[in-house]
Amino acid sequence: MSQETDKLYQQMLALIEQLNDYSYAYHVKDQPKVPDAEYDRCYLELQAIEQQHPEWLQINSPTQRVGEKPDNGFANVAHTVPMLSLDNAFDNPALEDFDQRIRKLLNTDKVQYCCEPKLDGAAISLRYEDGVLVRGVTRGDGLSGEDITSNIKTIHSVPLKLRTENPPAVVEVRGEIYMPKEGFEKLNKLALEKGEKMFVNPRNAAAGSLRQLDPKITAARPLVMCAYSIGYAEGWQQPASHYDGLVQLGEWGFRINDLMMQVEGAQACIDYYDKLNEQRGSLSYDIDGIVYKVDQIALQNQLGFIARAPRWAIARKFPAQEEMTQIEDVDFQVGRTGAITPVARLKPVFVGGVTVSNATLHNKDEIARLGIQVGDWVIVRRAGDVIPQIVQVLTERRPEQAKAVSFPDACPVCQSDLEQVEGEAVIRCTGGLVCGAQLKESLKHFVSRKALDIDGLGDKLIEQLVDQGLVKTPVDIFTLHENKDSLLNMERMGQKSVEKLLASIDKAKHTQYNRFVYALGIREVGEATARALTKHFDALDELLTASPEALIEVDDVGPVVAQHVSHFFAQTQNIDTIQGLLSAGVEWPKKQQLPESELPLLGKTYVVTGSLSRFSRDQVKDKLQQLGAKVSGSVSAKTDCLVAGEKAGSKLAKAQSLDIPIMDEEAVIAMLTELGAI
Ligand code: I6G
Repeated sequence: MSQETDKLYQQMLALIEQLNDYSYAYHVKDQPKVPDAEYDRCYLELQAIEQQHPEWLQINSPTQRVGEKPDNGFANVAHTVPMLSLDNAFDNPALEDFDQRIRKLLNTDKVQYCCEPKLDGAAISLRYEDGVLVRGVTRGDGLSGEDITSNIKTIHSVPLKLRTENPPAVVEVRGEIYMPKEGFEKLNKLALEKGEKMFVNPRNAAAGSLRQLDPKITAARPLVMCAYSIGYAEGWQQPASHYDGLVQLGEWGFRINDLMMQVEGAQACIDYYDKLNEQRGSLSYDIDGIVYKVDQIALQNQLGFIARAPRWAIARKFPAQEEMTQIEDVDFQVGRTGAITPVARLKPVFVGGVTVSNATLHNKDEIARLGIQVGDWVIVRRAGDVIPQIVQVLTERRPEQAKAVSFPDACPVCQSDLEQVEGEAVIRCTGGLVCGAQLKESLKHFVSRKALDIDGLGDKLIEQLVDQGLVKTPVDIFTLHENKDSLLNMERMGQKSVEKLLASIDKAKHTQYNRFVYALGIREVGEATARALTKHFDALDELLTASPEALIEVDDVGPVVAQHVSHFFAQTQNIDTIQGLLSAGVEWPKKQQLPESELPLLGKTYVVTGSLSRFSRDQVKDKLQQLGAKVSGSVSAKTDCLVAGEKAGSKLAKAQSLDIPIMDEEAVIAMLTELGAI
């Protein structure tokens, strides 16, 4: 090899090492080292050298992740050591029994366990010989599975070569391939747009992606591999504990779960379960339970196996997030903005920890996509706090008397015509506030906590007030004291509750500008947009007369929102309502007069999350905004600070992962006091 050729060869090796290092930082450590563009540049450079010298191709080159289709589908391969199943514990007593059994067999008082979240994906076994990945096999029936090596190689968190100079002669690593929730949502959104079949859940999406005959398809799917044990090894001394084995896997370049933990005794196992059950909804991936393993390998060996499960491990399942039930009926609800939403009435079913009897069907297209009929058996999914969804119709179980669902031709409440804006899935009632349903929903929004916050004016009372014709617009709320007798005749309204209600209506007159604008219920104007609008337009008159062009100047307001706002204020009945409210005494303090350039938090973006005790989240947001800060609803790289109260969930986790400064309640109160906002 000439000196020059050798230099090129060394350059290629360096590029491979560099790219694998970038990839490890990105896909395993979640700490990208360079922007994507730099990775792409190195990748292209490597590809060019490899094209020039195909004879130099290295097995661990990142260009070798996507190969050719296997010639004859997936071959069946026997596992060196069977991939066992796990026994399940469905409640705390079953977990305590497990611990008691173990203690008795080992004749000891306390046992150390390794606890890990059980990822909801597809189990696989990876065989490395002299540190090089030679085969990836699905779990199959536990004794043999399918050889899906070409697909496994496309997953960037699977090391093609172990990150060690001294690999075992042979090692088989077991783990789970899963699809993070965000990737799953994106994949399904794309499928919906293209009119392709959607996946029911991230587990099915992961398993389906692995079984693609074309590795290019697998490569395009957002799959991740997390290692959970060493199934078999030759020429290597296994660490003394399962936990240390996982740490070793981490050092070899595998992703391991950062929530794994060593604990002692059954109670600590239960505490771990409770903590993870609470965190479950805010994790970026689905988990379906916790796996507990006796941590010491010597003790595992002593305990051995029963049938096809290890005696030293157990899985404690979380409440199922998917269940089967039957559709009893489909109703059509009319929302605040007239959107007609089909809602499936279900035979009540316990899923995701609660009893579910309704599920939204979103819109007409969704009914068609699912092909749903009344009487159908369906799979309902309730994950975290997300509203229950119907993810699949079990057509093979369709009863003979099942009935097609027909979307109404007119508004089911006021019989007004329906309209569908081109390109939108939503169908709306054109009745506006003439429609009783829209009026009721608008009023519920108007009095809600983040709007005028009228205590004691609940949904049921609003429905009665509208049905009896006592309230036709929000202005009528402020003349209710003239109808005290009618109020006293309402269900569950005594002298005391009427007095209380009238007092809170009076109190609500003294509000804030941003709350007032939010309360109007303009389409697409949520809390944050109302804040942005009122920050931009000092006086209500300016906002009422702003052109769409002027509205687009406001932070976070795009052409669609600008159009909605300007359309709303162009309607005379809306202006009449606003004037009526002002005449009824609704008011707010004038904006503080500090020149904008002197506002101490100008240019800073805050996010407020979790529960606070001394002030409400809204009050803290208002005060931050008074000081010039922008308050956003979600954490991103642009966030300057997260205010996190108790039980802060995914926003806190995201802020931590992005290294964003975090303030607790005490710290934010101290800052607001110092800056004169309290
Ligand atoms: O299916 C599994 C998921 C996770 C497992 C497992 C696991 O550990 C975290 N561990 C074993 C030993 C087995 N299945 C058999």
